[in-house]
Amino acid sequence: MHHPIEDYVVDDKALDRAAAMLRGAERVAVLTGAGVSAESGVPTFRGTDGLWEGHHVEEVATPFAFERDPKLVWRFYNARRAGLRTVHPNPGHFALAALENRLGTERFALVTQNVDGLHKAAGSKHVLELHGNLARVRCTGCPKIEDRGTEPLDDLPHCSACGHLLRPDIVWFHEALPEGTWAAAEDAARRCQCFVVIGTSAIVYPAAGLIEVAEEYGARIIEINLATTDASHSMDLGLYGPSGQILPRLVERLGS
Ligand code: BV8
Repeated sequence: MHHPIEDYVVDDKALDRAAAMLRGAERVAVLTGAGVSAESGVPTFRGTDGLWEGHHVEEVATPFAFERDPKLVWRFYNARRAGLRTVHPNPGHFALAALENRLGTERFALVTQNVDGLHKAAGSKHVLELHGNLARVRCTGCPKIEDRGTEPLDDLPHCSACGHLLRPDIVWFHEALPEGTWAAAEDAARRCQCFVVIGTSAIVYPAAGLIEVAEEYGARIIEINLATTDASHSMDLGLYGPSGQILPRLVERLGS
């Protein structure tokens, strides 16, 4: 388990080094994971014991689980959708929106593994959602995709157009990521000179593979996390503390 958040101190020298890497980059790409939403109250996947009603997420978030017990899978997603009603972006999300504003979407790409929609809620305009979004549902029988926000859905919701069962518009384990989004994310990792990895355990692929792509193409890599991760060996610099506190200080250091 992590230390209490107040235990973390990120010194100004490290922040100055990170700010210099960002300033020296023509293009910046950011990869976020569940940790960037932790201070908004959204539970991370592996921070607890990664269990939900005694099930590992990797067991519930799969097409096989949906096939076998769609009610259980919908209960999992409806609970998370309901949870979104009371969460809001934190200063880390707003800092990333400010960074996009400052650099412009030509020079800045935000890639997220998160499905909570908080980057867009904080004002980020161009967000590459690798794993889908909790607000969207899609039909298993026709091409209909709808944004249903956080409204309560039936235990087994059906399509208003064709009557087939709806599913969350989420990429489950063992499912391919949306092609166009993945291609854009890979392109961003290749073309950036500074790659910032925030709040991810870097366990889930292919998302975590973007770090290796950025490294291979010569980007400087910064990790912002509460603790070191499987990808820490790839990092040029690690800022260890809560991203909701570090990101505003980092963006502020870029000056006006
Ligand atoms: C694919 C949607 C192939 C679900 C998610 C065996 C068989 C098949 C595939 C595999 C296999 N073994 C491995 C794989 C690949 C598999 C995989 O990677 N598994 C893992 C478990 C090893 N990947 C897949 O299955 C992918 N698809 O391979 O398909 C294919 C190809 C072509 C054609 C057909 C098939 C699909 C992966 C996508 C799965 N879906 N999300 C849902 O959300 O309900 S992944 C899920 O994990 C979330 O998106 C989450 O974001 C993501 C990654 O987790 P993290 O974001 O990193 O969160 P975590 O809790 O782990 O870490 C949080 C971090 O934050 C920690 O480091 C913590 O220290 C830090 N933190 C906490 N608080 C703070 C903080 N940091 C800063 N500040 C704080 N305050």
